[in-house]
Amino acid sequence: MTRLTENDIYGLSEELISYERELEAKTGMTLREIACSAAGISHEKIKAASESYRVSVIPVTAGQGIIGGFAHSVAAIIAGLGFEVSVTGKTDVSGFFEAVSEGKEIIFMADDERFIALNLRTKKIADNGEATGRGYIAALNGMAKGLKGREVLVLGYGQVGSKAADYLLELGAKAAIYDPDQSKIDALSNRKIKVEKDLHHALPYYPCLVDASPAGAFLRKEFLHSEVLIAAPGVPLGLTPDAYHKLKDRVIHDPLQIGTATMLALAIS
Ligand code: 2YH
Repeated sequence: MTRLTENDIYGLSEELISYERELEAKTGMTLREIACSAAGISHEKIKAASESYRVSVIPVTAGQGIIGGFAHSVAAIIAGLGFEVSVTGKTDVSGFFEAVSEGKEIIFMADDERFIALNLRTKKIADNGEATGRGYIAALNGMAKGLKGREVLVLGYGQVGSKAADYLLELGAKAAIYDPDQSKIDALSNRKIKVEKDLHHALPYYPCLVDASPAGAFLRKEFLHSEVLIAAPGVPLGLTPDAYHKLKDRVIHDPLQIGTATMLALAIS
């Protein structure tokens, strides 16, 4: 799984309001609406939770260590959803001790493998891979004005792509996947998911695309359906810079916002 860099999240907190405005223009949904829809919870439920839970984000030094701005970006997204949130002064286990001692009941923390939100009141744990997969499909559902019966191709069948494909089926879409790693295709047990083997043959056929691949800049505009709508959780972006520039109004892409917001909604669901 791709590890975010300081560059990927640079300026995220300051640009949250314009990010949200752009997201709403593309999908017809706010970040909060996308998160609620992906987690299957109501606005009343998230509002009530924002009044009863306090949230903590713990910087984690394990593995490759702290990503500058990561914990504060996560906290800014959570604050934007109306929750009281802070970043612990201490890291790792001492940070966890600090958060729990202060009565924080939802804990966000990430190492190089996983990014989780833990609800200490209910013992519910939300994983960023699942949350990102579901959140981006909820956003695509908004942008496409409904995915029921639509054919959607998911690129990459990893932690995010597999959850995206499952949620597409839940919404009544026709899900197809492409992954160059044959072992991931062999592990696929859901027969309702179609497998595409030739990417360049398949791409022009699909009006909805989910780029959950860790590869960057391999999708050129001329390969794609003329009216394509793209949900792109993958970092780096699979579209070439030129394709992104031309298709920007039909592409949903961010490094952290949709996944983190949906983790919070899933943690209180
Ligand atoms: O970016 C990552 C991993 N790729 C996990 C993402 C799961 N979708 N982790 C962030 C590491 C953050 C660091 N330990 C910190 O600053 O706390």
